[in-house]
Amino acid sequence: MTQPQIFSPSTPARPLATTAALASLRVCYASGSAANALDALLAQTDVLAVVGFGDSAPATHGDARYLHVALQPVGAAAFEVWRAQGTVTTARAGELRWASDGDYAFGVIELDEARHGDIDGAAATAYRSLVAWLAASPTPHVLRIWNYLDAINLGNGDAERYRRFCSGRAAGLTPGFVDAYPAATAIGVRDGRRVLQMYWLAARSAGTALENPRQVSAWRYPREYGPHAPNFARAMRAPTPMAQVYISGTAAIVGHRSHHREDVGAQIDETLTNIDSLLAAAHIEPGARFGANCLLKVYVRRDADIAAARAQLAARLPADTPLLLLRGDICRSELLIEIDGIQGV
Ligand code: 3EB
Repeated sequence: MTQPQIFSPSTPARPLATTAALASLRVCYASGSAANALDALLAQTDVLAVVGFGDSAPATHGDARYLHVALQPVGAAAFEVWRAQGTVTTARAGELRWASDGDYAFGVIELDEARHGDIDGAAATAYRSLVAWLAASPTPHVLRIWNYLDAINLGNGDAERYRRFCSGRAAGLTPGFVDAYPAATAIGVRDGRRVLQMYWLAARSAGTALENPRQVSAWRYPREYGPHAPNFARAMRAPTPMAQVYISGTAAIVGHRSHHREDVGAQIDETLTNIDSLLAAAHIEPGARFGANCLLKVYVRRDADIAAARAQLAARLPADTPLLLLRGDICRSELLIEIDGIQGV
């Protein structure tokens, strides 16, 4: 019963799940473009994951803990670094790879859409693989997922690639998840590669999914947004003694409608009000919200909006809030910005 689990798609589910509290994952942004900056990070044995953004970050590395994402940062090259407590080991199985210290796992799957039919097929395969991996893993609880895909807004109506991604995700998650979803982000890259990238944070203990009183739960969006509603929670509180909250991609959506078309400043304002409301729902005191312990990623659709976005962020946030601005496309074409992050690092 207590043998370590080794992943294979045919391993029956027997996770060593627990309700024990875990130490908080430590997460930070680091700059530095050269390969030797990455090597220096990966030489640190407590590093669970490094995500490198944009053209000046290395495109690949032999270490399974590294993932390159094609979103271009505004300004200096950027890495996001996750640090764990125990000894980190890595493994690969097919198109899936992961690193874990026993409490947390960083997992990645990258799928060539053409080999899986299309974006729907790739998403279904990715999520089916994730469900199978979780079932066989000592870290069976997925807290947080990031999804990056090319040309997210291409296609009209229900043929839009984001909506088709949602359909594939819904197919792949069934029946593993029913109205109990992880926090998530889904953002468009513009690299023309048509490779679905998905990475996740899983844990030995379950977190607590949170919804936002200002927003309709995404999985209950009405039909007008697509045939399959997006399967994610607005946030996930980690199973840690200190409040640590993984904030899903959040935009200027109130109820289920997009607000403030063509006004990036007002969209940022509404988005930060949404995040504030979410942190209130997580019982984070007003004085503890945002600031130095809250890492935010701000995805900006149009370069012309960057200056206005920066100004509005500066007006609304404590000056010491770590921000990473990335150029990317948001899943509804009228949305100009989206923000995700982690409160309590
Ligand atoms: C929204 O609130 C904006 O499909 O996984 C945000 C976070 C959004 C995650 C996803 C989509 C996703 O609906 C879009």
